[in-house]
Amino acid sequence: MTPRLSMRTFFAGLVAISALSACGGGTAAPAQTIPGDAGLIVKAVKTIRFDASEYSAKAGDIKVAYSNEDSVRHTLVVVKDGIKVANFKLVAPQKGAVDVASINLAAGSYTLICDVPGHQNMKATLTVS
Ligand SMILES: [Cu+2]
Repeated sequence: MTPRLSMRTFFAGLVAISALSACGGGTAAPAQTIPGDAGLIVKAVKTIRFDASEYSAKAGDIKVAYSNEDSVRHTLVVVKDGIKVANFKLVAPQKGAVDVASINLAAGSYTLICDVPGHQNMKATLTVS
């Protein structure tokens, strides 16, 4: 390897690094997107709300995607008969965040909530059939 070639490689590396940091913005987590095979998509939207008051999904393993389009942190918890469904909680800490996980639900009526204090407004019905 000649010195000239290695200098050129070094410079190309610098350009790549500065291009990356230019769009990084600092604290943003790696970009996540809503998977195409999601069985339930819920969005947290402006003024501390879900994007709908009623959702539906197919019984069994449901891939749930939770997208935050609001400016504060939101969670998504599934409640059945007043009790939170164990081992499932999606967290979308900031605008643009998407959290995805699967949950197994039998047919029935559930409630979706955000359990961040002060977010009692965030309540919706999930009908699984
Ligand atoms: Cu919330």
